[in-house]
Amino acid sequence: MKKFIGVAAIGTAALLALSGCAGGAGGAGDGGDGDIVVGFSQVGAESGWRTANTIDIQDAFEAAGIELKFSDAQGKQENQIKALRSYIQQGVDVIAFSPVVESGWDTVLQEAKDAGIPVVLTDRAVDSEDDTLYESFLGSDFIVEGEKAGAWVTEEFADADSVKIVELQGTTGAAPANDRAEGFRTALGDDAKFDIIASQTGDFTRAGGKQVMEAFLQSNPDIDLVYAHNDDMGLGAIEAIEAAGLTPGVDIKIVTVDAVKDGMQALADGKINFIVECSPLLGAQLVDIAQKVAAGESVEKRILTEETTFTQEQAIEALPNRKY
Ligand code: GYE
Repeated sequence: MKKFIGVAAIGTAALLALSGCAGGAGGAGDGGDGDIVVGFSQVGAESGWRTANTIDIQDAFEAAGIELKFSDAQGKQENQIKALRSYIQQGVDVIAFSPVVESGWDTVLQEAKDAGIPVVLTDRAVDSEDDTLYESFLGSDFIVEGEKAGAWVTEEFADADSVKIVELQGTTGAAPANDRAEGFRTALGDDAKFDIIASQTGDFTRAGGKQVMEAFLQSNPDIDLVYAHNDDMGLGAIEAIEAAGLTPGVDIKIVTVDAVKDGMQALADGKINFIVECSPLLGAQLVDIAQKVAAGESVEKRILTEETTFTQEQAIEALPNRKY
């Protein structure tokens, strides 16, 4: 972090001395020694994870003294494409974005490439065949997250004869929804006792999770387990389960992904049984990558976030120090 502050100070001094200076290899906003401009397009504000991610990224760029242009796509791909085109037009030095869904990015990514603006994917992947359309992808391995959730289920229900599972999926077409579904199934394997009796999107929101869970409860009287692709949908499911007169975490077990504070509190309270962590704290790494690609340095194509899992006991221990 010290290094970034140093660079930022030089950048500010250069900016004062040469105000109005534009041009340079990195794009119109590049004055040379680090005074770069980064355009970031965020998915939206659908979950606690997303809010923590936005704050962390904004704080990290501010601490580094790098100008961050920020736009919120409100969950719509068309808004993200508009934002990316606007960043291209403004000639920012680096574009970073968290793609709401995986497909449909090739055209706009090609436009950025043609304009000589490096693109960094944060948090979520695109399914483009041509990986020269972006410099790097920073984020979690969502397949591994799904596998961790599934592995816990196989242990937790080791002695059960049959396990009826309902799944609250993330946003349709989003990388974490696709991959968390896939990893979970891989971990359950072909053991016929695990039966995913219903699976539907709750769009990564608390309201969505609650609504879908209400419908699941109405048509399925004997659900054993909820697998929610994020904490928020799990928290919505808790409300639906309680409203149906059942005890979440006991009558129906719940496993989620994220480990945001509200999720961890529900885990500590015994309403959720297990959480697979997905860290939203990508800001410092994104600053580092942006500085490097703006300077024409090469970066790793895939940069993974380090993550763990939490049981109820571990949540009680971790909660006092949980920042988000
Ligand atoms: O798990 C969910 C959010 O893309 C990893 O998006 C992210 C997911 C996260 O809405 O809570």
